[in-house]
Amino acid sequence: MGKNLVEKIISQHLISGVMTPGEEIGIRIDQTLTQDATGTMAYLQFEAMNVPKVKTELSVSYIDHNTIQIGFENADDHLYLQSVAQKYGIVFSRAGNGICHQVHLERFGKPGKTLIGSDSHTPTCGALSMLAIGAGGLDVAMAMAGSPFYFICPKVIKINLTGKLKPWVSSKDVILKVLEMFTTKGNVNTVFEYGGRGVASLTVPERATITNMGAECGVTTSIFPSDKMTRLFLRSQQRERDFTQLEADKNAKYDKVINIDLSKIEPLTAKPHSPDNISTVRKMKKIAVNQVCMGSCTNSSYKDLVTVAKILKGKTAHPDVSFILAPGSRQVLEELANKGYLSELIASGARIMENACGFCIGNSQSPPSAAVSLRTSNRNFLGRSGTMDADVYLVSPETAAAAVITGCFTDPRDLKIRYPKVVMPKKFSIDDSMIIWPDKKKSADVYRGPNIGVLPRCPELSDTIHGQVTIKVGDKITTDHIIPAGARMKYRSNIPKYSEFVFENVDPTFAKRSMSLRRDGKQSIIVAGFSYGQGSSREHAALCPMYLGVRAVIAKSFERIHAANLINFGILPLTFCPENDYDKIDKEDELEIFETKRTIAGDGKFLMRNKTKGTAFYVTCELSARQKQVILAGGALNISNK
Ligand code: MIC
Ligand code: SF4
Repeated sequence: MGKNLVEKIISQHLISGVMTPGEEIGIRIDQTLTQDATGTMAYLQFEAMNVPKVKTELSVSYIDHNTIQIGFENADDHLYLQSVAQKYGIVFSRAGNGICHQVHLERFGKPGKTLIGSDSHTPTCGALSMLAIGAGGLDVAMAMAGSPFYFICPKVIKINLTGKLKPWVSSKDVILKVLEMFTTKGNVNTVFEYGGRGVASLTVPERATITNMGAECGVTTSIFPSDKMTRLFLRSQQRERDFTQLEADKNAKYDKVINIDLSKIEPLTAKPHSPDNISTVRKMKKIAVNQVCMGSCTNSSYKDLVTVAKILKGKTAHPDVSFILAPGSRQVLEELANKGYLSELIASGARIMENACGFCIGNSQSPPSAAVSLRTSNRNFLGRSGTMDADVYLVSPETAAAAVITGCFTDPRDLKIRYPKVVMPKKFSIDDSMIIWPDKKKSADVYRGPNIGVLPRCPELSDTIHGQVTIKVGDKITTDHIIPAGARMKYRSNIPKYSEFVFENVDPTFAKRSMSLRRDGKQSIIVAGFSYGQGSSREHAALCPMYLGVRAVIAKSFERIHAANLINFGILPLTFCPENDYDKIDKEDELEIFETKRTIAGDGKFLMRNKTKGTAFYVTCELSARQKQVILAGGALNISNK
C-alpha cells in the first residue's frame, strides 16, 4: 500500500512504537527551535540533563518574543540564551533577525526532516514539507539531549485543493476557511496534509500562512508536498542543495479527504474572540476600525508586505486608524528597503515596528479601550492584545490594507483598484550576519543574571490526592487564560514570580488562594470543560500551577501540547467520564482520590469522591506506558536525571 507524506516522514524517523493512529510513537528529531520566552526554561532543563553538546543535526535558539526590554530581565535572558547556545553547540539568531518561524523557513528548514519547537506555531515549516511539531520546552530539551520525541501517531486528513485563488483572496482566507470547517475543537492527534492540483499555485510563504494557523485547529501539524515551488523558494534563499522532492504515493490512504476549491473562497475574517468565529468580510457591517496591525509569523512575508505596499501606494492611513507594521524577518525588511517598498509604506503612515513578535503577543501596541483592531496574526483570544475590552478580528493583509484606507471594515474587492501582482524575488539578498554559529574557541561560561530563577522540582506523585477545586472554568480555556503573556512575559525565567499571575484575567484571587493552600500542605485541583489548554505551547501553563500546588486537572478534553506539558510536570490530566459529571462539581468542593499509583499503573480509572457534596464520580487518566512512568516519578525531569 502507498504511503501518505506524513507516513513517509514518520517511518523514516520511527524509533519506538508502531505507526498506528492513536498509538504513542517516538521519532528521531533532526532539528529543534526555541524562542526566548520558552527558551530559558527549555535550556535550564537541558542544562540539568548534563549532556555536553546537543545531539541534533541542528538546534537554533531565536530571540524574537521579548524584545521590548523594559527593565533588565529580558536583556539578561538574551545573554543567558546566547551563552548557553555557545556552550552547547546551538545556533543563535539574535534579536533583530526576525520571528523564529519566518527565519527558520528562510534559512534552515529542509524537506523531509523532523523539527520540534517550543512554540505552537512550529508547524509553519510544514510549508517546506517538514514534519514540524510544537512542543513544551522540556520535550525540546530532551530532543536536544538525543531522546526521541513521543506523541500520538496521528490520523491524516487530506485537504485536497483545487482551482486558483481569485484576486483579493489570499492564503489567510484559505486557512480561515479551514478553521470554519474544522473549528478549534476536537482535532487533536490529527495532521492536515495538503495536496491536489491547487497546491502548485501557492508559493512557500503562502503555504506557510496555512500551516502556521493549522495550530489554531489544534492539529499536531500541517504539511505540504515538496515540489517545484519548494525548489524555487530554496533557490531564492540560495539553498537549492537542501531541496528534495517529496509527495504522497498515488495510492496513499487517508482517514478522510476534504475538498476545497480555492476559486470559491472569499475574503474572510475571524471575529472576536476565537480564530474559528468566521464570517465573510462582505457580511461584516462597516464597523469603524481603530487599529490595523500587519505582521506576526502568519502574514509578514515579502509577498504579504509588498502586496500591502502596492495597495497603499500614494495613499495615507485613514486619520482614525493607527497602522502598525512589523516585518517577519530582517531579510524581509531589507528586501522591502532595497526595493523601495519600505519608503512607500512609511509614506502611507505605517508605524514600522521591530521585526519580532511584538503586537501579536500583546507586549506592545495594545489598542485603546473598546477598540476594533484588525490583525493579520493568528490569535484573537480575549485580552491577548493587552486590552481586555478590545475586539480583535483576524484578517488577510489585503483586508487589513483596505481598512487602513477606508477606516472601516471593507471587502478589499470594493476598493476599485487593480489587484497588485507581486513577483517573488528570484534571489533574496542573503545576510546571515545576525546568526551566530557556536565557536569552539570561544568561552563556554554561562551568563546568569538575577532574572534566571531556579528550576522548580515536582514532587513525586502522592498516593492520595486530596484537593480543593480552586477554579472551575468552561470550554476552550487557552494557555493565555491560564498564564498571560504580554506585560507579564518578562518573568518567564522566574517561576515563583510568574506564578503570581496564574489565571490573572479569569480569577485574580486564584494564585493567592492556591499558594496559601500549598503553604498549609494542601493540594489544588482545576476543573475545566472542552479543549483545555488551547493555543500557546508555553509549559509555564503547567509549571506555574504545579508550583502553586495544583496536582490534577479534570477536564472534558485536553489539547495535545498542554496535556503533554501537564504530564511532564507531574500534574494528572483527568477526563470526566461521562462528560456531564462536570456539572456536579463547584468551586471550593473538596475532592479526593486514593491509590493513585496503583490505578495509574493499572487501567487509569479513578472513583473521585466529592467530600463536600457526599457524591462520587468516575474520571479517567489515559496514559501510555512511558507517560505512566513520568507521572509516577513526578515529571519527566525526575526521570531524565536519574
Ligand atoms: C504565542 O503565540 O502564544 C506564543 C507566545 O508564541 C507561544 C509561546 C509562548 O507562550 O512563549 C506559542 O504559540 O507557543
Ligand atoms: Fe510570535 Fe505571534 Fe507567532 Fe507566537 S504567534 S510566534 S507571538 S508572532
